[in-house]
Amino acid sequence: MSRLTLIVAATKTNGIGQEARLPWHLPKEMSYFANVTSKAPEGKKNAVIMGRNTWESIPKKYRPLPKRINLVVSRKTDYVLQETARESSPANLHHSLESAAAQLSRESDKIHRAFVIGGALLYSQCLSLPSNSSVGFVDRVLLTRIHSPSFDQCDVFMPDFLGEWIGSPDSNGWKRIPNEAHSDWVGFPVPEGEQDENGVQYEFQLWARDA
Ligand code: FOL
Repeated sequence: MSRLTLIVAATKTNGIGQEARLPWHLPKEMSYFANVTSKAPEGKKNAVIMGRNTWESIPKKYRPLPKRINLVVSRKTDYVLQETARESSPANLHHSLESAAAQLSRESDKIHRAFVIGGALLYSQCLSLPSNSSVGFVDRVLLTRIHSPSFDQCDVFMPDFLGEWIGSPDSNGWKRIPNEAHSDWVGFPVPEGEQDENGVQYEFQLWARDA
């Protein structure tokens, strides 16, 4: 069973995408994503697991995401991953989350961490895995909360994992990790508090839950 970390940038209403792309252009936020998902000890790599739509949304020049083991999940049995120019190792196509998880297990000695990078369907499938699932368990969410109200046009949403709307006092078992421990986990100092990039306000957060 793999421990999975979900990484996402989402508005207060959990909007994550618009017309098959990210609704915002935030280079520093994107570089946080690239740094967190790439950083691994010598001799190991992180895995990034994504759905087909997310794969297709990544600019061709950046895919497969370099220095990471890319796993793409698609139910389409006839889907083929488009060849890319870069010399890095090709992405791995799986037809189920179970199959992707099996690759993680097989290669666990060379994989440092596994990140679920979207989109909405994969996020919700992974978040609903029970802690005793043989597929995996999401025990961390790296959430970049976009505070700016100006992204009301989102047409794709992640599940409300914190359950704030129900008003559950324990945030569904999720606990906010303080900035210092957040920085320790990612391995570099994470800017604390409200960030401002091109007039967009956001905050880097880490949430964790026990298995
Ligand atoms: N999580 C966070 N925090 N921010 C995101 O933008 C984000 N995006 C996705 C998943 N989790 C996220 C999915 N979408 C690239 C593009 C889209 C994408 C994920 C990654 C991408 O091109 N990444 C390059 C960085 C390129 C650059 O520096 O501009 C990479 O190497 O990671």
